[in-house]
Formats: sequence, structure tokens, C-alpha cells
Amino acid sequence: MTQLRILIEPDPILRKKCQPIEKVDDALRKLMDDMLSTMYQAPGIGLAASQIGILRRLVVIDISKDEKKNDPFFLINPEIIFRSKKTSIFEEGCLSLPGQFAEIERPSECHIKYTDYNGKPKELKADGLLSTCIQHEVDHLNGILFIDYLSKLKKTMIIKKLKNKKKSLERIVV
Ligand code: K1U
Ligand code: ZN
Repeated sequence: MTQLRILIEPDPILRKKCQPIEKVDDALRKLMDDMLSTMYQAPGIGLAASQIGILRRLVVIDISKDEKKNDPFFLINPEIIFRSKKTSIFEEGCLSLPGQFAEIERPSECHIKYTDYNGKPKELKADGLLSTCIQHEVDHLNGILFIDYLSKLKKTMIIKKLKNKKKSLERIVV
């Protein structure tokens, strides 16, 4: 399994819209396996292809608990077809915003259609953390990060912190 490098905000690639996937083949399945293992290692509960610099509509998610963490969803071209009026607030993190967390309000329930690991069309009704995670990952595919839902001041402070973190890491590497 290849471990992939996760892009950190600010990075212009994270702000680009991902394009649909046309063919599900072994090369795509290898990419999905690598994304899943990168996500487990991070560790995280979701990863979108744009976060590893690939501008395709592809997401992996596993919200199962640590001991038996092997219940992944592979979502190819996920499309949200229903959002509930009722909303929920979850504390969100993001592997592209390391160390940053915020309470974000989103529709409690969402329904999606997508293509699975084997190229079969599927539908899924999600609530709770799975629903939040799906919406967070679909946002990534559209170049949206959770900080975009915060006040301008909070968002600017987070981006400034991450820029400084990146600068000090660059100084260590060189
Ligand atoms: O998309 C990402 O950057 C992954 C992100 C997904 C997410 C988390 C919380 C709410 C919505 C979406 C993460 O996985 S951040 C890390 C995280 O949540 C976590 C890490 C270790 C154990 C459990 C959770
Ligand atoms: Zn994220």
C-alpha cells in the first residue's frame, strides 16, 4: 500500500472543483485502497481525492470504532439527492487543517447516490456522524472547507496559524 501526502490549507488545489470519474478499473481500485490506508494512518474517518492532489470525485469513509476499523465506504461520484430540514451540530476536524476543530451546523440527514468499489450504482441514507462526514467530504470535492462556514475572523486566524505551522516545518526540513 502506498501512503499518500495529504495537502494542507492554504493550498490552491484544495479549492478546485473535482471532475467526475468515467471508468472504475483496477487503477482506480488501487487508488481507493491507498486512500483508505492513508486515511487510517492519519488517522481520520474520511478522505477526499482533492486532499491528496487528485481532482476527481472520489471519497473514502470509515466511521467504525478503533477496534474493528474495517467497514469502509468507497464513494465514486457521490451526489447528495436529499438534505433534511432538521440540522445537527458536530465538532468537525479536517486532515487538511491539522489541529483545527469547530462546531459546524449541517442537515442532520442526507441521502446520496454513488458508484461503489465494483462499479455498481448505489444509494445510501445517512444520519449522525456518517451524514456529517459525507457532507464534509462532498464539500471537499467542490473546493469547500469547513472553515468556510465560520466567521471571516475565525477563518483568517486558522489560515494564519496553518501558514505559520507550514513555514516552521519548511525551516526544519531544509
Ligand atoms: O476530510 C477530512 O479531512 C477527514 C476528517 C473527516 C471529518 C471529521 C469530523 C467530522 C466531519 C468530517 C477527519 O477524519 S478529521 C479526524 C477525525 O475526525 C478523527 C481522527 C481520529 C479518530 C476519530 C476521528
Ligand atoms: Zn476535511
